[in-house]
Amino acid sequence: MGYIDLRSDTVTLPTQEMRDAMYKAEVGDDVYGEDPTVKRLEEMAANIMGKEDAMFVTSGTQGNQVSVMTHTHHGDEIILEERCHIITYEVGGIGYLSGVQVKTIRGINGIMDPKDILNAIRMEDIHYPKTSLICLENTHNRAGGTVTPLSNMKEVYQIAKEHDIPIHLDGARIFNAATYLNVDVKEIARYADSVMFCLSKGLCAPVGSIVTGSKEFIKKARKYRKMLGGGLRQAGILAAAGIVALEKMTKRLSEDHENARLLAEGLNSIKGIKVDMSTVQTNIVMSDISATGLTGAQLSSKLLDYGIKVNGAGDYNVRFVTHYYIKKDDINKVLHAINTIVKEQ
Ligand code: TLP
Repeated sequence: MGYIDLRSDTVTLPTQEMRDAMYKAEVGDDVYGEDPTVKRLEEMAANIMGKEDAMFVTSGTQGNQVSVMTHTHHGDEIILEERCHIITYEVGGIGYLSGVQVKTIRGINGIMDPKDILNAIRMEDIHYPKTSLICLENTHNRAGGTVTPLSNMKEVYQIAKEHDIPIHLDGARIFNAATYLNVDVKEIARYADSVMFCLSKGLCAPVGSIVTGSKEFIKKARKYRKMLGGGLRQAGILAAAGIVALEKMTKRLSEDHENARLLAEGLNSIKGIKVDMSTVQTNIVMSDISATGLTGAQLSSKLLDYGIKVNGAGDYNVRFVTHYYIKKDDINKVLHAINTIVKEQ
């Protein structure tokens, strides 16, 4: 059965063009630096982000973890937004792998106030750890795919530079942010020293993410990637799909954003469901269904009978994510199904 799958944009399958490119990919041993397709993807990714160098990694999580390891030393402190992916969904990796402690800041819609960041930076004192990194997330997943404006990123970047602290951007969905802001992705990437972005979410590649940064940063990061088992051999098979993702899939994301908006507006017209429209900016819709009398788990299990998959995001919240394989017609079907379920309640 073909489900309407709104659990995540990670569920997207590779397109036929990706499968063809994978089949034909020229490959070599990438640990020896001999895979021409990986090299091509890395060069392309560095250019697109306006950085000196880039590295293919197995996942967004590996990309974030390797980046934090590269920027920090054990015992340092790093500043992050309270609900960011690195803290919420990466298995405590930064504590385990990088041995850093965290200073979290509560953002509004995932956006930290630069003044709070400034206050969180440790001054030199025998008692204090060193603040060695600031992490940003744009778009912000848990806040509902919200976009951090360039003015905020610029201000944070200036504060960071004044204190000689690097910035890592979790840009898993940076192309969604660029689409919303209507800017070239470089305009976002310029306010970060390292940027991780995913090929395997809205861009439909089956596997892989990219870390970009200076030559020196990527050289060091390659060793940590190897340490974590991310030194792949004939990875060109995967990189070939990544190249198609960058060439073909980054410019169509406004369709997903429009569908998310349609869905959010429709949900708001169902009694008992609330979506804060100010957060519906890209391809994620966070809904509060508490007034329907259903929990997120109950709604998602009932939706399965209609061939629809969604993810609970807390007891009474449900997350919907639009992507390449969700069409306008699917949105109508989803709204109809939810309406029926809620009425029967
Ligand atoms: N997010 C996934 C889950 O892990 C929650 C999803 O379905 O949204 N940064 C951000 C902002 C992300 O949203 C994700 C994945 C990652 C990093 C990690 O990427 P992967 O899944 O490739 O490790």
